[in-house]
Amino acid sequence: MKTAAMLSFAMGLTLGAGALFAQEVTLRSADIHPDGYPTVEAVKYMGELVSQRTNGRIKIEVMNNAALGSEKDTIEQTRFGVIDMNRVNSAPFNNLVPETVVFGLPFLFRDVDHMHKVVDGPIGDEVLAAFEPHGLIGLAFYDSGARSFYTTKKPIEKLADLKGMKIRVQQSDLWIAMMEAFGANPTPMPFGEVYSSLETGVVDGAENNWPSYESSRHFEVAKNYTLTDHSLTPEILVISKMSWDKLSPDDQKVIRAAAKESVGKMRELWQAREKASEEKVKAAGVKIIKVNKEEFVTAMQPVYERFVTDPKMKDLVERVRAVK
Ligand code: BDP
Repeated sequence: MKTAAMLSFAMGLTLGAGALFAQEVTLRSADIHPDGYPTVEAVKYMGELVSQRTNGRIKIEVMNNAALGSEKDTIEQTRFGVIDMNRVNSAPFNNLVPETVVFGLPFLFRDVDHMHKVVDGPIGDEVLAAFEPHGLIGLAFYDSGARSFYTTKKPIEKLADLKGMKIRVQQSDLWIAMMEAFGANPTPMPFGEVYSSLETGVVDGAENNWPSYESSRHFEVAKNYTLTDHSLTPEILVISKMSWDKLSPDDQKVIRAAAKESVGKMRELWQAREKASEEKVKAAGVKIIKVNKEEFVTAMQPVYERFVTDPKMKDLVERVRAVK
């Protein structure tokens, strides 16, 4: 009797655990960008793959347009399991996960192809793995093109033009240091505040890639775009470790694979959007300025001296450079 009772108790536990794993889950994923933006569409695509592969048991709902808050706030909420997933630029992760600094370093990547090879390879996996002690699981890197400056009044035609200009930056010590090294006066603030800050003169300019410059409509108030291409820092998709730990190992595999597969989709969407955005802002009369990049590159020496100091970071930078 005793044994039978124990057996049925044990069976109940197993069935209970099975039922728990088979539960329907909707993972809420944050993004500050609107519908149609490549990052938003890539996570939706990942959600379709996950839903197909789990017979509709696991769904991903993208909460876009900063519905859940600014990137810095949503990162905290994701760490504490209030938000399940998050697609954020690497910059707001810099202070929390120091390994992410390497991908933001100015002029480190030779070109997009080099960046792809690095993030797709072992260095990319190493940086994704560095999230775990901070309550997050790194899933994938998405393209973010090259970032360049844009200004409201005075166009930047040479390095000296940046002297004393108030430039909005993402909330990251690396990015603040970068702006200081360019000679500018860095003003960190969330993306959602940039339009009005440009409009009212709180800042003289900002910097971003073509699609963000266009979709945020910053080009309406800052009409000088200077092609410095100073950073190719990628976007990062993460899931909360608290949400992750509730998934079965099989479901975790499905999530990881779908995230990786969404990268190819994202790259296709990104290339098309970069061109479309560039054309749109040009048609709106934006002045595009080319510069001699050399002096901008040289000015970044103090950033490397400050951020690439410990042996681990030095090694990481060397390995990135060695990727052919
Ligand atoms: C865009 C990124 C977005 C950042 C934004 C910014 O896609 O994640 O929030 O830049 O500058 O390119 O804050």
